[in-house]
Amino acid sequence: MGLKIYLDGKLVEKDEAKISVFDHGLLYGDGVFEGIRAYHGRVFRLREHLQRLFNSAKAISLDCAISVDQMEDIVLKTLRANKLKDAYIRLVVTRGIGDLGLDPRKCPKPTIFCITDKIKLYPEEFYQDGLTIVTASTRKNIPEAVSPRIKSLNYLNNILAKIEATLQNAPEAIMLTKDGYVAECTGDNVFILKDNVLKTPPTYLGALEGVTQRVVMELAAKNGILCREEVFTRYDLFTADECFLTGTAAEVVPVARIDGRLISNGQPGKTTLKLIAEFRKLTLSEGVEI
Ligand code: PXG
Repeated sequence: MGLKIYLDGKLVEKDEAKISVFDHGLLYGDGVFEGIRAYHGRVFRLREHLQRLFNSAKAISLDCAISVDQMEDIVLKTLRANKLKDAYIRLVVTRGIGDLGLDPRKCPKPTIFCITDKIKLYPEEFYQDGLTIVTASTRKNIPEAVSPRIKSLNYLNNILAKIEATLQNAPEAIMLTKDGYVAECTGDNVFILKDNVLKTPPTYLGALEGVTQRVVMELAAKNGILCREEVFTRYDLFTADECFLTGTAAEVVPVARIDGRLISNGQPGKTTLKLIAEFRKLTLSEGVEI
């Protein structure tokens, strides 16, 4: 028996999980999504992810047509159908099927699907040795156009930066705002530690409000680590005492080198290692039971 996918009210086999070429999610990137994780039979921060999904939908005037509780049931039901306890979950809501015009009013019903699969973990050496990353020359879209707080199906801005990273054999790229401030990475948020203060770019600069980013800020507070949302530049990255990235897939991952500059001595710092350990502890002790 193959992987079961939730698609518009039904659980279908992977090969049958197909959507129309007239779906505006495909034609225009008109839709929103979430990437969520389950650990040991529990879905981590599910409510926060669902809230962000519904906020993203609200911001693009997309009515999901179901409640947050019903969306939660879809995620749990799909995980159960696949007997998954540790999983990566991709939940997607598109504008649905319309005609070839942009007008969302031609799309009467959103398309909802949920993919749950085994998680592909990052190699352990990423956590032990830290990542070597680069700054992308592709700037972040300006938040005055499409807010990067919307987790939309249009990821081209990030994909262009990701292409720059992969051309340089880097697993991630730092993305700057049009004014040259550090915003985030292509699929992760960024933190630096300088003089015992943890800093992450403020949301208004134009970055996704990461669920993992918020968890790390909570963990910092609980562990007596001062943490602030503050603007900073590449200079601050290069001269940081520590640097790490956060994301649902990556969790908390140290950065060893950026654009050829070693971060401190290139070894994951004490605070980073503490937060990695605290984060892992948390993922094993909380979450919505499948
Ligand atoms: N910034 C961006 C632009 C993201 O897409 C994050 C930050 C981290 O947010 P969370 O809530 O996960 O802590 C993301 C999320 C992938 C992949 O395959 C990653 C994301 C989205 C889609 C795919 O690595 N990241």
